[in-house]
Formats: sequence, C-alpha cells, structure tokens
Amino acid sequence: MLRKILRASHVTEALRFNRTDGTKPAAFSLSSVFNPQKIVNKHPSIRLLPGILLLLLCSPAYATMYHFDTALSGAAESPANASPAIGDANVFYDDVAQTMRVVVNFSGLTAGATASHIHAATAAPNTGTAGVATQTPTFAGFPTGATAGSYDHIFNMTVASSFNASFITANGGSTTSASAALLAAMLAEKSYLNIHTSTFPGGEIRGFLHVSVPDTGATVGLLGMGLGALAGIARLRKARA
Ligand SMILES: [Cu+2]
Repeated sequence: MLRKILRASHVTEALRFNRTDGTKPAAFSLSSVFNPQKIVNKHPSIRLLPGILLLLLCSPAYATMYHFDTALSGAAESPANASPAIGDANVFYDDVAQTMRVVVNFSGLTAGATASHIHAATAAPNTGTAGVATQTPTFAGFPTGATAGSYDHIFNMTVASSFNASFITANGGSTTSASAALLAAMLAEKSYLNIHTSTFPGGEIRGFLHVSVPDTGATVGLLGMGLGALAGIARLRKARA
C-alpha cells in the first residue's frame, strides 16, 4: 500500500517535473465524468462545485515544493555497518525558487561527524553508491565534530557552491541542469543523504531520500475529497432524474 501511494505521488511529481517549457499542463477535464452545465442549470446552489472539484483534483500537479524524507542508519550504509547511531533527514526542494532546505537530526555516532552530503545518482533506486552531488567538503554549517546534533539550512541552488563541482560538470555544466538532475535523482529514489565519521570514513549512517509519506497522504486526501464530492453529485443527479 505504501509503495502504491509513493508511486502515485511520483506520477504527480513527474508530471510537474517534465514540464520544462514553462507552460502549465493541460487542465484535467471533468466533462468525461459528468456534465457540469446540466447540474448548474438544475441546482444554482451548487454552481461553484465543479470549479472547486477541478481545483481539488488539479492542485497537486501545480505543487512547487517537493518534500523528501528518510531515516538514517548504519544498516542502510553500503556496505552495511553495526553503528548504533540513528538519524533522520527532511529535504524540501522548491524548483521555482530554486532552494533546497536540508533538515537533519542525528545521535549516537561512534565519533564526531566529519561531513554530511547528498549523493546522487545511483544506478538503481534505493541501492548502491554514487558520488557527492551537493556542497563539498560538507553541508555549510553542519555540526562537524559532534556525535549528536541538529542541522537546518537552506541552499540556493542557483549558485555553484551548493553543488559538488564534478556533479555540475557531469550534469549539463550549469547549476540549472545540475539542480534538475539532483531533483530527478531524488524523485527516482536514486539519492541518499549520509554522515561520515573517522570511524566510518565512507559513511556511518545514511538513508535514501523518498517522497515524504505525510505529504503524499495530503494529496490522496484531496483526491478522496474530490471523488467523494463526485459520488455525492451522482447521487443528486439520480435523485432528481
Ligand atoms: Cu557523503
């Protein structure tokens, strides 16, 4: 079920992501579901309903803020390790403002953190390793030296320093193309955030970024409201027929 929800979300997100020409995607037509004009004529009180429904059904496709999250662990590292450390990360990516907010909480590291970044893109989703995509040698202001801590920083993705220089070179040569490639990797579950320590130079804890489930739930909830209203209209039409 969870996987299905995630997939559904990816379709929505992908629709937006593929719109590279600056135009809005074609509006979803409700006429194939019911005839709004007939209902408007019969029921002035629900004149606004088709418009509201359209808004509810279409608004997720216009979202500009992508929310990803993950749990960090040694078990998720490659190769897996026995670190007792845990953590979580949330990434908020705005592809219009071109900002990426990174929020990380961690504790229990076996040595002070030496670096943290996002790596992308792996060859396959949720497995393997990839080079560093974001700022090197570590996220600006990350609490290096600490075995536990919190981090919250907003990156401007239009500046080269927000990326690993080699990631820009390998992905079109500009921050615009690099930003698009990073977001695509996140949506494809081919990016991971990790924290390195001296004990585990290759990474002590990590987690692959996924589209956040709570956000997906909100989208599904909106769709559910729209479908519920459609069912109500169908009942109304039947009763009046
Ligand atoms: Cu790393």
